[in-house]
Amino acid sequence: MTTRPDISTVKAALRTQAIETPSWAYGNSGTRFKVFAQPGVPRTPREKLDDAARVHQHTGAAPTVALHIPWDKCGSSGGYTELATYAEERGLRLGAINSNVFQDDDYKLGSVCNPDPAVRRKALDHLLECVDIMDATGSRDLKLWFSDGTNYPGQDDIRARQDRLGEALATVYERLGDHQRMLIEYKLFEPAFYTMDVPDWGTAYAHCLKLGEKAQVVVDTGHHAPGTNIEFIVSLLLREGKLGGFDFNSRFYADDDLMAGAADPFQLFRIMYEVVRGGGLDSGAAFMLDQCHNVEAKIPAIIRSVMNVQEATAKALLVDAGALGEAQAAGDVLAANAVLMDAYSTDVRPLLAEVREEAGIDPDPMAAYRRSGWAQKIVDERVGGTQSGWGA
Ligand code: LRH
Ligand code: MN
Ligand code: MN
Repeated sequence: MTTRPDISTVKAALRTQAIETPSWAYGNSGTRFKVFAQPGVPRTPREKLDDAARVHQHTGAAPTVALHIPWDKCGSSGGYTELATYAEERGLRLGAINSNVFQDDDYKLGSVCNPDPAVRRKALDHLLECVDIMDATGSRDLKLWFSDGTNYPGQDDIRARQDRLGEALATVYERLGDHQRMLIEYKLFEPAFYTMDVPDWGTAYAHCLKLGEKAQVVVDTGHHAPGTNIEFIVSLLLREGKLGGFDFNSRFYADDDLMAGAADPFQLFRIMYEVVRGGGLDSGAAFMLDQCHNVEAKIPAIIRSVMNVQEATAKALLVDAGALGEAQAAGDVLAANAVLMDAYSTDVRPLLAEVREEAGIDPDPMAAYRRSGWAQKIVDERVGGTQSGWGA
């Protein structure tokens, strides 16, 4: 039985998929060895939004922008409201608020897991401030990533650190409004190398379960051990109603933060297939990018990343569910695999070009951006761009 979704259903799903771009991807970034400054990068949060508006204009698929505090700090809560208005005037909305409890000297031994209660309080206050900011920006999601961990066996008590983490999370959870969510992000290693306090989905999930339904897990695709089956994690979290969203990026080795879909487009397809299979396109899961463009031009790299996520999604939507189900039920391993590979091997670029044309935008976002003259305009007008915060 052939039950490929009809093309209009596929197109409708593609039209509604929104991919959030991160403010920090627009600024200069690098490795710990060197930040190569690029001319024309934004100097202020507003200029980051100007660039994000170009990405949305050319893709039609990137209507929200994640902020990172204090990288995008505005003086007062009024400042955030004004920034939200500035975004709206450009056809954008402000997205997830990312906390940052990893760049102060005080956090050498951790933030909310630090053995010193005064440091824990400082970190907690920052997380609560982030919820205040969400109130001002209208953001739904608070994204929490902790660099907390230890480098040496015995350095601190692993169990006590979990207790401290749980306590801080519970306080922040209580502060959330009815329509706000807490997304807990995990990472196997870096900057700590012996233990991370939230190293994996299981730890994040255990805390989320205790907290309640507004707490969800976020999967950063660069945060696993090599060879980890990320799509399995995605499938499981969706099944449990705990997939809050993604930080998409790709990697060859560790947390490389390269363009989503660049290193392993097949993995991105497998992830998106589980998203489609598990209802994740409609579950409220946030499709965010979290990446840095150290050597390539930033705006077109972000456009390319958005397109890569769209292409993986289109292929996943094209999987013939009926044929797959039949092959699986018959135990026909090769036929089942062939159904998936058939979808993966489809050239979906003409389909996406049609979706764009039907939405009144240029079918080729990369070419449209190149022609727009924006790249030269920002070089001419912006002098002394800022670093994203990474490598600062
Ligand atoms: C940590 C991380 C986390 C941070 C971002 C800048 O590696 O993925 O999401 O907030 O990078
Ligand atoms: Mn991340
Ligand atoms: Mn990361």
